[in-house]
Amino acid sequence: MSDKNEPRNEKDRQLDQYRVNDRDKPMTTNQGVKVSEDEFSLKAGDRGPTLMEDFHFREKLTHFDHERIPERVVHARGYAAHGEFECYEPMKEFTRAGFLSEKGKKTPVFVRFSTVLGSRGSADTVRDVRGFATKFYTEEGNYDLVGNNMPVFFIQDAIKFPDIIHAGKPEPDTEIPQAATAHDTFWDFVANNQETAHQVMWLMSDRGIPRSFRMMEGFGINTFRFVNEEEEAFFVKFHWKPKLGVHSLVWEEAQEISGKDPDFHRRDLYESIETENYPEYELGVQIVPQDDEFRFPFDVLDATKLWPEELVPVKIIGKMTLNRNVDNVFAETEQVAFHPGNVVPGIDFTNDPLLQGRLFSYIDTQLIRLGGPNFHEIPINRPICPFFNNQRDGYHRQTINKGKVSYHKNSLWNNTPSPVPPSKGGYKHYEEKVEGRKIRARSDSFKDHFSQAKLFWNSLTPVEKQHTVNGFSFELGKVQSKSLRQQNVEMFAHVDYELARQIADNVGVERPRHVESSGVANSKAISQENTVKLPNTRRVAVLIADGFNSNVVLNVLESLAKQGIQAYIISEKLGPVTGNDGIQLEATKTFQTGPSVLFDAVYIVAGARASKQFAKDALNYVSEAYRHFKPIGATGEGISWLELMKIGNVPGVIVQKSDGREFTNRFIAAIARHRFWNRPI
Ligand code: HDD
Repeated sequence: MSDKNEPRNEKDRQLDQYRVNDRDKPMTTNQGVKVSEDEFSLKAGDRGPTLMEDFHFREKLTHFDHERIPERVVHARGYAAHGEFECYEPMKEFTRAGFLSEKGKKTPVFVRFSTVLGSRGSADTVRDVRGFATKFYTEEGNYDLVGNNMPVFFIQDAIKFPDIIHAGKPEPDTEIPQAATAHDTFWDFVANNQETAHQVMWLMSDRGIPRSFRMMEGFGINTFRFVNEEEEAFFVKFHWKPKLGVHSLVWEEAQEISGKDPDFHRRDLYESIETENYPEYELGVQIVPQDDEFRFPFDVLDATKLWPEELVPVKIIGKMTLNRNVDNVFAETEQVAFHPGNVVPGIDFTNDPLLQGRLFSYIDTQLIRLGGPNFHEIPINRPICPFFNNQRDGYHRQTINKGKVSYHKNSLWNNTPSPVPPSKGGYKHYEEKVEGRKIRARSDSFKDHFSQAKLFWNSLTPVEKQHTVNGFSFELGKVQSKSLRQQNVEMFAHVDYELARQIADNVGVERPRHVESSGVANSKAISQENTVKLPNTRRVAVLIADGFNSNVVLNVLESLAKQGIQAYIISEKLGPVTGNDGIQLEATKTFQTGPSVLFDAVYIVAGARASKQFAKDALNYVSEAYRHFKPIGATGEGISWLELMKIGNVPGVIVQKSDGREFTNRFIAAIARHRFWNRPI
């Protein structure tokens, strides 16, 4: 095990100056005065009133009263980790960004994952877009890649952002529902702002309910610019590709987890890092030369469009590893301030109207959220390179700027701090030629809202399509207004008639009119069926009772562990479970505390002395995992139980026949497959 106290990189060393461990220390006030009593306020007599002069009491209460800050207006619920980015190859041909300039160059990063709509205390596994925000602490300043787990956005112009968020958040007259788009105002917005079609398709699909932050992609969404030393520019889109592939929960499972472990995703991230199963993502870029700006059937500045990987391949240029949990969630995760406008030389903006508006909103929101203009001084937000300028004062200023001069130009300080020419690293905005009349309008090239929504639909497998129909049917099924349900069915008929027809039948409205739609191509990168499938870090519930065959079980557990699979012993009660030869395994979870929805697979062992209650609970447990299409393995007594349930011979149910090794190999392969959709349910 590596020493967790050893600073790993420049950012960690910097944060170390601010870390405090209160353990074993004397208690003091914030003024440093030692406190002699912390249980009783100072009173006039032991039954008398508390006295104003009790400075310890007043300080303690005042601080407590002010502990909360406003949660983020969107992406309030999030979880973060530290890590490192490593560049695979120099990208100098495209960008002068230093952190992408050398093979093997490492840059500290901080990543915050989030849901969009829910409050800070909402559940992790709701159907929603996930935020994927990365702060690179480069030697040339902080670079923030503030993305989501879907490659497109709901709207094309930032002026509509408050509208989409108001429509999606709980309705203002009732504050219902929490962390859900299954309500009238959201679908009213969708039907009346049809640029939403493409992202709504992603949201209703399995992408809206990821299995883990470690198993979802990240996308910068907006089109940025790379600029090289020669001032040549390229359009660029950023991608994060998880090494473990892209995997999702099933909807019923996600809903159950929301109750049984609302912290499922943050716990998964935290535990993976603590057990050194470090999440890894490769950084990919799609690069389009400036001259090709008008080569595509969509506008490269339109955030509701992806660039199909078949048209513009993703070039993998580096890898990010998350390897350290935060020490304090408030100080780091809550106070981190991302901003898509935080760029470094070599990365620039485009005229994407969504991006342009974002450049205003993020700093603005931090001013209210973090209480003033000095949030860049909060440890988690500080760059690792020094920073000097003439900005001064404001709430919570910590830097003690010495001397008289705080203006430019000056002669007293020889005109310093001085601007740096671009040749020496000063940021220079790309000299794009711009002309036009001031006009509130949108280019005609932004007006096709359905071709790519259809591309998405056509790229799904039949099972993924069914999940998407189910997603729509659940969400629209909760919409009270019949007119809204009908409007949405009509709208999505432009994506696919069959999709809209099925939704219509499920939500009690007229089938839509037939709409002829074009653009039936598909993209392999969209379907999760084509993703990486690995058994590593998957969680297996091992259902075990007294009298189990320890020889077999220990062998299976050892083989699973060798593959990085995490097995948890589950029984009726916590504590030791005794095998047929007296060997004991410790049950760390029960059927109640470790329900099947929290695991990727179930291994049913049972045991010769299993109680009736064990049998009842285990059968329920397995049938739930079966219904969620999960791999199920059985050895010993477990096999007869599967036969009892009449599921001994269906896809993804692996039964030990004679050879133990053959069983574990098949079971591990099944675990890697994630789910078995072709199962009779
Ligand atoms: Fe945003 C937060 C991602 C459009 C305004 N956004 C926020 C976060 C993520 C994104 C991941 C959370 C960052 C964190 O963890 O602290 N936002 C996106 C993406 C968008 C997008 C991928 C489209 C491409 N956002 C967008 C628009 C606006 C905003 C169009 C406003 C015009 N976003 C904000 C914000 C937030 C925010 C209000 C709330 C908290 C914060 O900034 O720090 O400024």
